[in-house]
Amino acid sequence: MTRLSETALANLPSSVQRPAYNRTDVKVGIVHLGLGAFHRAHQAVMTEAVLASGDLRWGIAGVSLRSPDTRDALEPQDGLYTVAVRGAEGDRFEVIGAILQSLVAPEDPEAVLALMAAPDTRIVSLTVTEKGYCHKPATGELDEAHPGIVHDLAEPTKPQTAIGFLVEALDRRRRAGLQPFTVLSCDNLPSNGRTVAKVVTRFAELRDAELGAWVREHVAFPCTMVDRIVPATTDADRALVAEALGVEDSWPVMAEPFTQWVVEDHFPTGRPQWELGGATFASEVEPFELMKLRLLNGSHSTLAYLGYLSGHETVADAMAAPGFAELLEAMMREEVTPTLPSLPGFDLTAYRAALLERFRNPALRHRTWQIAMDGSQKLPQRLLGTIRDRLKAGAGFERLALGVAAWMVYATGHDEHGQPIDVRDPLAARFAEATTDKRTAEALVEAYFQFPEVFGADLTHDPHFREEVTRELAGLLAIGAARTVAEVGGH
Ligand code: CS2
Repeated sequence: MTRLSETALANLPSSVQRPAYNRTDVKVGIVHLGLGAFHRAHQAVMTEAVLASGDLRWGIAGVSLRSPDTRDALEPQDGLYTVAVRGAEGDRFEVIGAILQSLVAPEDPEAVLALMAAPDTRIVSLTVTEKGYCHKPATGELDEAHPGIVHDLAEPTKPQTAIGFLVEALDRRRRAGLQPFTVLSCDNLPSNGRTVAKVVTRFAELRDAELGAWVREHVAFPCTMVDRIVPATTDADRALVAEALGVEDSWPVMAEPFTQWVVEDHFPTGRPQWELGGATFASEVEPFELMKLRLLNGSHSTLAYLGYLSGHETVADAMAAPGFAELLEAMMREEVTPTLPSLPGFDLTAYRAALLERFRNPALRHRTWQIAMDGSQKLPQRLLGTIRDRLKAGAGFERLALGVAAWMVYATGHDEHGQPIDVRDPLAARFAEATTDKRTAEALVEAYFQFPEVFGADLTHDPHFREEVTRELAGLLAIGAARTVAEVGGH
């Protein structure tokens, strides 16, 4: 079968959307770090709408910080790829042309830095996942002992981390008398703009006090709330796309129909009109971020751990099993919503109902294992912050505690039947070691409380939190996840 490419575009079925502009006229205005499926189904799609409007200043150069896989897939396709939008009503296919170049940072860090320091580059955006910020998840401070950070401080011109790249490129712009780029975090972190500002500024200060002061004074770090469910692509997905397009795309991305991007409108050196792709700009984004992290991602993680332990491969499978939907609905309504700041004019009841519908989407095969990844980096903003607020208010949080307890079982690396779990987490080895031979809920909770970088000094010393999590964990150990969920969910 022919491969997707510029020349193949003309022969695609007419229902397939494709670039409606001349790609050779587009200039790179955005360098994006973390060229994963999420970026390709979210920001790149919104940028496509800007290019289609005739504003050709905002092409994307995508950078993978580790693996060459995406570049290897996209390069033979002239950077083109398909977004398969999969809803309960059927599929829609869009070929996206916004990514003009793909680079692999470890192969040529200098090429990446040169692009970031180029005068036309006005935005450097990031989807590097939670752990890519090299911060301490409980506090948001730069982890100065992080091996990548230690390396990048010792060899600033050959960075390995996103933080090292940002600071070296900003320094080059400063020295060249150029305006800085705007740093746009698109990861699921609380106050993502402030978080990246904090780590970047600290890193810059550690390199050089003057550079630190310049970053603090001149660089903009708007906050964003990003949302679209984008499961990892499988071979079955590739086959589906080939069938629909009549050409082979070696790395299409799968996405739900829903997409949302709320961006703080603070771009001193200009920005694309992403409204054209459906983004909304606001003066304050943090309340939206908190809402999304606590309701969507908090539910997602709870469902991922309990679902995996109950033997469900996908989110939709778990949602169809007894108790899951009821558990999440009650958790969101009773335990999470009261902790959220007010969002005037926003219908939270409808938002929660829509989330449950999105999780039920039968066309998306979103693996619980995928969402379960990197729990140590996700729990603080998805569940633990909410629990802190509930503790302060003297209010109950048993379902949130059940989510944490399910993670505690998962992160031991063995499921209820003693079967090994492939735990992907920067702290996986330490969790496995700390929990070996710990059989009781008390002993396990004690072992996890030795990780203040996850729980913070406050929660590890909070008797009420300990008691509640221990109780939920004891229940899980006694009757297993599936029965627990069915019971809590009222079945
Ligand atoms: C998920 C998110 O993998 C995960 O941790 O919770 O990727 C989720 O699908 C997105 O944040 C939805 O916007």
